[in-house]
Amino acid sequence: MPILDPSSGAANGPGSPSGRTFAQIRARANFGLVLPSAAVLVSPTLTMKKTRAHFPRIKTIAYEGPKTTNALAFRHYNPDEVIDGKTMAAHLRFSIAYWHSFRGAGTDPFGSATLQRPWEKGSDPVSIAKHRMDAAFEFFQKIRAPFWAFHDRDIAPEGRTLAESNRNLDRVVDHARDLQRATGVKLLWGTANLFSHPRYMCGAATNPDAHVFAYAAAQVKKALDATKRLNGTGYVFWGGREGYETLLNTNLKREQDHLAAFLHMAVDYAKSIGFKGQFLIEPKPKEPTKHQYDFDVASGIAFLRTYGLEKHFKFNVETNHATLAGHTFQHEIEVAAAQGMLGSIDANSGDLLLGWDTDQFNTDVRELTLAMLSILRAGGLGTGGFNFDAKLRRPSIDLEDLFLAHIGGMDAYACAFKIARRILAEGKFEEFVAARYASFDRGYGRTIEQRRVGFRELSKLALSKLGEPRPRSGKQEYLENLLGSYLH
Ligand code: XUL
Ligand code: CO
Repeated sequence: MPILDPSSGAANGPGSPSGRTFAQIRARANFGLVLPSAAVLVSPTLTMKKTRAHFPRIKTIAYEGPKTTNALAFRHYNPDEVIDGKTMAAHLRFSIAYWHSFRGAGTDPFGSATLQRPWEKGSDPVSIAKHRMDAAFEFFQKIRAPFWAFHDRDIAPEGRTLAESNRNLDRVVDHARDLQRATGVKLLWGTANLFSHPRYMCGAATNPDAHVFAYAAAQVKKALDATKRLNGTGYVFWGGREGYETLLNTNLKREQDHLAAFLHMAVDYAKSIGFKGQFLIEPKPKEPTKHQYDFDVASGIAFLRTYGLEKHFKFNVETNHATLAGHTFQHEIEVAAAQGMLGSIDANSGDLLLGWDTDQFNTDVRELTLAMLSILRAGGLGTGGFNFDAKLRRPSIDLEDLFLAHIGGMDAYACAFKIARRILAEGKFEEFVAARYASFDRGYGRTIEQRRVGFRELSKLALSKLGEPRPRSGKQEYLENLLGSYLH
């Protein structure tokens, strides 16, 4: 039942916090609370007419602190709070994924759309696209996300020809530019959808047909133009169809060479148009393709280095992709950070009982605290951000569910951010780890790190002086308890 629907308030919501009905919570939440003063700017096409607001019953989400019982308020994410000279909004750089939040309709392989959105109307596909975009920008502002991210085909309809698709994109990108100017919301990154259309069923850059390669190149060229026009801070390559279903029909080496050629062309083109945004590879081991070449961060690094691309790319690490590859989220962040290649995060989570990319909003503060520790130790995400590549569950059909989902995700990240900062400020883990490796800071340990000794010298040392090493506890349980002391 919708929190905002008074007629539904009589029954006890099964999920209602602290046993209260949502209507009771709403009544309480609306009593005596100061709503944010910042008025939501609306699209130029809306000409500020309230009646045409797409979420008329939801105000800009306010920070009300951990004690609030208002489900439509932030408990930890206080965008305006200044920490170390920067607002939380600027630290966390949250971004909304257009494809899930404004193109996802609740379909799954067994059923059709469940989400009926009131803004899905207009005289033709481009005007529907613009109308939808007005709703999206109203949402970005009300949820207080400073960024958004898109695929070309999310925002503008595919035409009958490539030229028509390009024209459609131009018209919608113009509209996006106006909305960005009017609202101050910025583009985190753009990308091209090289996986939905049947032409890409056997890959885009790795398709055995050069015709498809050329078509994909044309599409990415246009998507780069659009991203540049919207001042995107980055551009993402996610190769959902870049891989194989069976080696019986595949020349793996040739496909990898082609993928590298494609990425080199993208680098050259970006340079030629003066696009300065960060290029990002988003690894994923499988789904939709059985085996994807950008399996995980480690194989991505090997690929980029093999083909001389490592200077031009960083990684967009996605939580659910990490777990599909058999890794933790923190592991993938740490591997990228170790090479100075951590770029951005697709923030979501998977269901470990299911074997596919469920793209859920992540509310696991422990997992996010570990991730935040690695991100903060690496110096942050720079021009990247936390993009909610996450979708509502199929039965979550109320408009407010879109807000509740993002509030949960943003609060969990904000909470993790604060805990991780406290952990780092106290430095207990750093101290422990530094002590664990201290034997490499001096004596022969130091000469090993400096590569000034070899097997001969070390063998002589072990035989003459060192003798048998004394085992030392890894203290995992102590460290887990220490982590727990920050969490609860
Ligand atoms: C798919 C996925 C994509 C990329 C962008 O699993 O994560 O949405 O983030 O193409
Ligand atoms: Co993603």
